Order: sequence, then C-alpha cells, then structure tokens
Amino acid sequence: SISKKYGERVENFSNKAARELLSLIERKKTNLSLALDVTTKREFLEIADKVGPYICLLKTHIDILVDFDQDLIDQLKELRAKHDFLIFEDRKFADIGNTVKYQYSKGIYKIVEWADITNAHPLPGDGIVSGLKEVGLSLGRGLLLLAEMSSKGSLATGAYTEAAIEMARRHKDFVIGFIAGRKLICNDDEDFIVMSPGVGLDASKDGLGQQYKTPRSVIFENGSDIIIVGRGIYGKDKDVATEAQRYRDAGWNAYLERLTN
Ligand code: UP6
Repeated sequence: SISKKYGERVENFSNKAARELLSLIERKKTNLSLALDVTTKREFLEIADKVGPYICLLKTHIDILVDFDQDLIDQLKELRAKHDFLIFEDRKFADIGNTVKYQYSKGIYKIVEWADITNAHPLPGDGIVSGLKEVGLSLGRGLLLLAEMSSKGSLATGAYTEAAIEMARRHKDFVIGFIAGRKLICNDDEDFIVMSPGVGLDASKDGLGQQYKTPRSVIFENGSDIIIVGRGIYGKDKDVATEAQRYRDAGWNAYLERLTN
C-alpha cells in the first residue's frame, strides 16, 4: 500500500469507518488529524471550526473537557458534517472485554454513539477487541490498536508490537489499523491504516516525555498514513488556521513524494 493512493485502498477494507476515512482523505486531500486537547467547550468548538477545513479526522480526549454536555456532542456532529471530517475518540481502552464494552457504550460519554473510530491497547489480549466489536461493528465503527507509542521509554516495542499486528489480523472486520510511528506491514496483500502521533515542526520534545518527528519523516520516510498533530497547531501564540494549513501541506506533500518515489 506504500505506493498506492488513499482512494485506491478503499476496496481493501470491509469496515465502514475505514472506507469512509480513505475516501475522505482522497477527496479532501489531507492526511492531517487534529489532536484537540483543550479543556473547555468554548475553545474546543472554536478550534474545531477553524481547523475543520484542513483535516480528515478530529481526535478527541472527551474526558478532559471540564464542561462536557450533550450539546457539545451535538455541535461536534454539526461541525463534522459542515467540514467533512471523521471523529476519533482517543480513549485508549485497556481493560477486559466485558468492561470496555460498557466504557465504550455507556456512562456519560457514550463514545460509540458519536466516534467513528476509537483505539485500544492490545495489553489485555483479544477479549478487548471482541468486547468493543460487540457494540461497535454493527454501527460501522472502526478500531485502532496501539502497536507503538511516541513517548520516551515506551514499552510497546519488539514482541509487543508484533503481537499487536497478529491481534489485528485476527479481527480484520473491526481493527482498521494502528497507532504507530511507521508502516508496520510491508506486504501488498494486507492493508492497515497507520496513524502517527508525536508530530511537530517546531519542537523535538515536550517536558513530559513526548517526542516529535516531522510530517515528512513520518509519512515519506516511515510510510505512515496519517499525521496526528496537537500543540503544534494550537500552542501558545499560534494562528490555528495558518498552522493547520502548514501541517496539511507538509503531510500531503510528503505523501505525494512517496507516491512518486
Ligand atoms: N498520543 C501520543 N502518543 C501516542 C499515542 N497518543 O502523543 O503514542 C496522543 C496524545 C495527544 C496527541 O494523547 O492527544 O497524541 C499528541 O499531542 P501533541 O501533538 O500536542 O503532543
């Protein structure tokens, strides 16, 4: 899939969220996902509206909002339709299947009702995927497994990463790809979507273990599919629309470079 266009990869997936995402990327010409880690509804909706035109996917941590309510979800869905993006709740589920099933569909956030995509740590074993799949698959949702992490000292390496790939292969209808820093499978017969966090153009790290690579390094050199960018876009004194365009262009140009090499 490394030299294939996003649009040509739609047919590799039966999963509805994966198919929608790949067609959206092709149509909107952006492989940028915004990691919208702000804590008030006002900032959240304001930035989502400004950055919406430049992204394929809006990544949320819904539980960091101090004033979460159903109206926020309603407005988020309106922005999703207005700007044509999908929603990824970065919940990083990590419990047994029976528990994550409830965490995904019940409680305050009812994630499965509004998030096209969510993710899980493979740590507990296959049951975590089966539990999430029980509530998500019939609604057309997709799951990413955290095969690697961008932070310093991450334990998700080597045999753990390999086991994540094997787990994904056993659930191809629901697991659409990985959180990782690079393309993990170099085999034309299988396709998974790789999304990479830890992307920034101006900083190499933060003070808490985050490590940044450039969009070109992640997409062109490492063969990932989507760049996930947070503070690089809405950090202090940044014009969010200008930064979003800058990251969109960097991500897309790196993809074009990959296609022609
Ligand atoms: N994230 C990582 N690294 C991972 C997995 N997820 O940074 O391995 C998430 C964080 C945050 C975003 O939870 O939402 O990606 C990165 O934000 P930043 O660009 O502001 O560092």
